[in-house]
Amino acid sequence: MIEFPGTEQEVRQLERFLNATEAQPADAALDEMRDRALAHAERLSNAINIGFAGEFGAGKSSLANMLAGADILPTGPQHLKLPLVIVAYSDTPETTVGWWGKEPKVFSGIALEKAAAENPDFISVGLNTPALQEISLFDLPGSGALDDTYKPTLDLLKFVDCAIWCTNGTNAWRETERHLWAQVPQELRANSLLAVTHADLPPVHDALDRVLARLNKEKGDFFRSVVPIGTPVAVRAMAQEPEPDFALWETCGGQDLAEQVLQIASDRRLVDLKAAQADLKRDFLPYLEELQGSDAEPAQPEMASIQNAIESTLPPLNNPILEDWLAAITSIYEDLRESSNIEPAAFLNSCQEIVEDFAERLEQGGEIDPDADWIPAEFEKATDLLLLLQFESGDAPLKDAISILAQLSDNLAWAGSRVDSVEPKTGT
Ligand SMILES: Nc1nc2c(ncn2[C@@H]2O[C@H](COP(=O)(O)OP(=O)(O)O)[C@@H](O)[C@H]2O)c(=O)[nH]1
Ligand SMILES: [Mg+2]
Repeated sequence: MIEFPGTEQEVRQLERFLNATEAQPADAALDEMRDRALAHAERLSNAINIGFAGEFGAGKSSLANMLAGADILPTGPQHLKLPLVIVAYSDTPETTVGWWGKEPKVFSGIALEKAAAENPDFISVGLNTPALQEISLFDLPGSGALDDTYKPTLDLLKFVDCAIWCTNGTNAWRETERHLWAQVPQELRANSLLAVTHADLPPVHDALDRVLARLNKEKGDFFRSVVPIGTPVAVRAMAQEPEPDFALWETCGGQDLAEQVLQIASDRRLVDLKAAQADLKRDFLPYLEELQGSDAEPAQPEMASIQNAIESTLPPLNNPILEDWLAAITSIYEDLRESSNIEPAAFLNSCQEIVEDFAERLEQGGEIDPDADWIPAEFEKATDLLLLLQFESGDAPLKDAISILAQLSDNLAWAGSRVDSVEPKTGT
């Protein structure tokens, strides 16, 4: 299973930077940082775009359908002339008809024919397939053998992060295809696969080893790899009842292709993530820290007082349960600082959950001075109090919660430390 790197934390940090700097006086350096942060946030919040390109009838739409797990795109010889069709995630099925530089129109449900009748520049079909939250599929119009059909393909390839060039295995990787692909930027080529379709057809199947050997030799830096696929067989394998025919899915190339597509998308995501992390670390977070150091406290006194309260409860870290406790409170404090408007009930609820966890941990015994056997009961009592505070309004419950946490910290600092670090007194 290919894991997609999570981006939530970075997106949250970027948004925090963008929100905090929104009202800052205009300044070229800050504007440039904000543009960069916005671009990172957009990239990390959107799916990775995978383009399916190739000559007419190469099997682009069939392959995109296979990966979408749905028969969305028409295949085979057609009367319906389609522009670029994007298959993307949406909570409820819908079809968007789009034009460059004109407001789009949205139809509910899947309505490709109705959409095509509007003569749009592109159509986007939204499905609620979970995998589409990570990748969007771009089914490009086919290119032909003539140079003037290359331009639309090359233009549309600018919108994708990775591409699957589909070549028909019966006559794979023709001169015309090479000629077009040679004009694609190297960055995209490095994130692209050459899919050799129709690999299930006997003549292709029989010559496959030889064809693959040739293509692997020729591929150079044009593709990351060459993958054979018999798409209808793969679709059939996955549609098998009562469960998919995984052996067939593997032998027809479906599994390898699906994994390689996810891998290039996931690698691509990782590159974006690393770039955002580097900018956050070098520019955005230090800027934010400076900004908050200078004016966040007067603007948000309640947060400052919470910070002081927590900081004043930070005795030397010399016992494990206290260390864990402080880390837990610091984390809710960080959450509090990151969200721009404090939701008192949510904050109190987090406090209550943490106190409850520690009450259970203390119940198990062994971590604090056995003489301090009243402390677990203090935690139990605090759990109940924190629950009650969630029903009160205003700032007072927050302050009460802070003093409860401070009190519990003191208890742990005292009772937990004695176990580890206080020498037994052997005399006076
Ligand atoms: N046997 C076989 N037929 C395929 C394969 N891929 C596509 N086809 C068929 O080839 C025709 C063209 O495929 P389509 O996906 O419409 O190609 P596109 O024009 O590139 O989108 C359709 O009739 C498909 O069913 C394949 O891997 N094996
Ligand atoms: Mg097609």
